[in-house]
Amino acid sequence: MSDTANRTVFRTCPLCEATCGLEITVNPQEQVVRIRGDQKDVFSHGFICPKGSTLKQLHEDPDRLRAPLVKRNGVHVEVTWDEAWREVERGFTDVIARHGRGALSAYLGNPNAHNLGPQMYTSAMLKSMGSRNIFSASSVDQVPMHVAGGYMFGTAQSIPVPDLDHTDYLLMLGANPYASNGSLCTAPDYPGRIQAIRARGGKVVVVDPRRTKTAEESDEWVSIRPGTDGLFMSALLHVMFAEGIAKVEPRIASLANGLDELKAAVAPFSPSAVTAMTGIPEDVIVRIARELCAAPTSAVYGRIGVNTVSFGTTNAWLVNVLNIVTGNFDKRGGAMLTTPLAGSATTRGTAGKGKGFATGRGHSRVSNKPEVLGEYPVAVLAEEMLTPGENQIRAAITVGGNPVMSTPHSHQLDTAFAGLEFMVSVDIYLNETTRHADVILPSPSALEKDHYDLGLYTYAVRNVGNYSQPVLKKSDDQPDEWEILLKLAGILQGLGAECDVAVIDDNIIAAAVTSAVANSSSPISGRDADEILELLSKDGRRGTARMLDFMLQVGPYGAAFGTNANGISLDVMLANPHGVDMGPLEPRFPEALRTPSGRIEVSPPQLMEDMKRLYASLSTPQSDMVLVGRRELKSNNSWMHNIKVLTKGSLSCTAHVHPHDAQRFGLSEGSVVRITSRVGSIDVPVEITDAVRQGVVSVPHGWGHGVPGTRMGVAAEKAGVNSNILTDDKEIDPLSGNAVLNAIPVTLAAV
Ligand SMILES: Nc1nc2c(c(=O)[nH]1)N[C@H]1C(S)=C(S)[C@@H](COP(=O)(O)OP(=O)(O)OC[C@H]3O[C@@H](n4cnc5c(=O)[nH]c(N)nc54)[C@H](O)[C@@H]3O)O[C@H]1N2
Ligand SMILES: Nc1nc2c(c(=O)[nH]1)N[C@H]1C(S)=C(S)[C@@H](COP(=O)(O)OP(=O)(O)OC[C@H]3O[C@@H](n4cnc5c(=O)[nH]c(N)nc54)[C@H](O)[C@@H]3O)O[C@H]1N2
Ligand code: SF4
Ligand SMILES: [Mo]
Repeated sequence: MSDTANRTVFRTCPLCEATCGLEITVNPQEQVVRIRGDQKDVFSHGFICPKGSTLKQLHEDPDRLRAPLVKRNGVHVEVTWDEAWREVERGFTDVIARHGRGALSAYLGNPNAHNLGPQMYTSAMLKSMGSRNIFSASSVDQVPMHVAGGYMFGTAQSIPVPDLDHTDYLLMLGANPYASNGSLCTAPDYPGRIQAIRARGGKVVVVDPRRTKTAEESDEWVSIRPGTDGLFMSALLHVMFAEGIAKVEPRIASLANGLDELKAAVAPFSPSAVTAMTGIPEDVIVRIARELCAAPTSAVYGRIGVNTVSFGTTNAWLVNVLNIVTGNFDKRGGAMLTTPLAGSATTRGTAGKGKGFATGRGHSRVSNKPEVLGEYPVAVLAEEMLTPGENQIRAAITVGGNPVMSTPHSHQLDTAFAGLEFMVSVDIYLNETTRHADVILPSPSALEKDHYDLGLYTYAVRNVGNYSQPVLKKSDDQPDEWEILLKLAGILQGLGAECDVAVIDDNIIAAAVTSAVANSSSPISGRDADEILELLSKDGRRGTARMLDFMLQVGPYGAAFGTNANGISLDVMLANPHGVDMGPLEPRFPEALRTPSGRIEVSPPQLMEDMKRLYASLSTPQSDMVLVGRRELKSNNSWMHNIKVLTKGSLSCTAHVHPHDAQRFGLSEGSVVRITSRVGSIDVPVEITDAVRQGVVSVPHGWGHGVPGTRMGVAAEKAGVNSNILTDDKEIDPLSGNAVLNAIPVTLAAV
């Protein structure tokens, strides 16, 4: 190639869970000239949404941080990396000396699930911190899915996904993939896959309090009262048992404990018992139950709208249970477990049996909430910072998170961050959360990092993998994101600001290899650790690339360092820049089970107990108005509002109100409504629409920019308001600790 020619490279988009392949054209000046969908990507086949091409604008955004910032006299100033590390060391050393390690905390945000460095190395940082105060965006998101899957099948990663490409009937609750592009069901061009179900004569039914774009593009919209999906799903099960149409597959029935308990638990939830509370007519409930069982194959899928509510875990469990009872569990066209190329908890250890899943190794200090997945609910983060006593949180690390925008009772958390003695953020913007940090350590831009969707491929609708090398070279002094995390680990271990990240990295891979060769269920059991380490470190490979090679080689399709000639390794990935496709999902039970019983626990005691609470909710008085959220295609949680091409036009932070409610509260189009909850109040412009159910007001999350001390010029122009000022930190799903972000009782008043 002459040096006047453009070059073309391929990279997976890291912005949402769809993992679309991008074709990126770079000119000789090393500028991105074009980004479009990679037609040859084995999974996305050229599909791309309006956000994908904005990796260019994101990279070029002048507000994106390119040097570390340190707060001096209340103002963030640029410093060298050496200076920043010294500041980090000083800050942590002081806090630990004054209060001990129990005063340290960390919050990990959503982009960690989309970035290879954090996926591999935050654990080292957290371990070095030596504190149990670990929080993440999981507890404002999907932790109920991990808990339900964990109890039933044995690992937190045992989350079945709907087999979109083969199903004949999809029942979707609380998900809007036309806007979100899907979640815990990685499927590029989710909309196209939905239309394919319809094109092959199948049916798609959407349960949502809003008539979303997904609902509009489906066969049927079922309008539900927010927070009542557990009642609806229990009634579906009731009908299936009562009418004798339940048809658990003999193979699954022979592996299942607790089917009789399940039948008894759903018995009280007849359609007539739940119709008033759910707002769904009895005949609709009966018909959908029959359709789910009669379809050649069917899949039930639930996401944010059913996870971020009071019955989040029970809902996640009911989704799994429905797929079992309709006879579609672990079956093509039903709900299945992925076999990811880099392995997961469901592919490691002894096939068919395991330690199982438990919560409650430790409890939060102030309100005694159980640990889940090594974390406490982020809803209690503020009280842990604000309540005096031993182990009160005095210092925080945030990595790729904006909890001031994205977690409940935001005002309180904002105040709590402001009162910390020391705070470090690994982030690319000076935003609502990082403005509180004493030191901000910028990660490189997405185009400067390598990429592999370790987490998201665990929940994909095909068994695929795709590795991307960095598109652009980062500046010489800019550390990679994994190096930032390992440096933090070293400093937290007491090794000092000068510690050698390369040594820490070498130790981590050596420990992983040593443990694998000593493990009888590993494909490299009994091999020589030094030989493996040598093979891994060829061409000077280290960090994320070396660790990924290791994971792929010992994964379910792995080359195992020469044992499996056609097996997967990083070299195979590099030779296939459009990805590697190992085919559709295959049945995996009983092999995938990791419960102590070696059986599917259909009726875990924790869930049986919560069914009593669900029944009691039938007679709980309901608020006249409740708040729900919504996502829009051109937005991405709180952090992409600084990209002009995305925020221009109609994208905005408004309250959707039904015409009848608008009339009741004296609201007109464009007027301002004051929405008030137990914990706060916001003023939002009104959009009147019958796409939202009566009694429901919808405000998107992630807005409320332009606060003092932030540096996001474009976002500040169209600031919006933060809907999490309204969500209540005292309302959590008791089984998972997940925050309640939907079905919030509110009152409305014209301003
Ligand atoms: N009311 C309401 N609240 C919600 C939700 C809802 O539906 N309703 N949804 C919840 C859900 S599902 C989620 S996942 C959470 C998200 O919660 P968070 O993860 O806390 O919030 P984000 O807005 O995703 O913030 C991401 C942060 O990462 C930074 N960032 C972006 N790219 C990178 C990178 O490559 N490296 C690093 N180090 N930083 C980066 C951004 O600048 C930003 O500060 O919000 C939750 N909050
Ligand atoms: N464009 C865009 N894409 C994104 C994101 C984004 O912010 N913007 N965020 C990413 C993240 S972090 C995630 S986790 C995924 C989430 O992906 P999805 O789960 O698809 O999330 P939403 O689009 O918020 O859809 C949730 C739906 O639940 C409905 N709902 C609210 N309450 C209830 C209820 O009680 N019952 C029922 N049945 N429905 C209810 C809402 O009206 C909404 O339509 O999206 C990811 N993709
Ligand atoms: S759908 Fe998601 S992964 Fe695909 S281009 Fe859009 S943001 Fe990127
Ligand atoms: Mo999320």
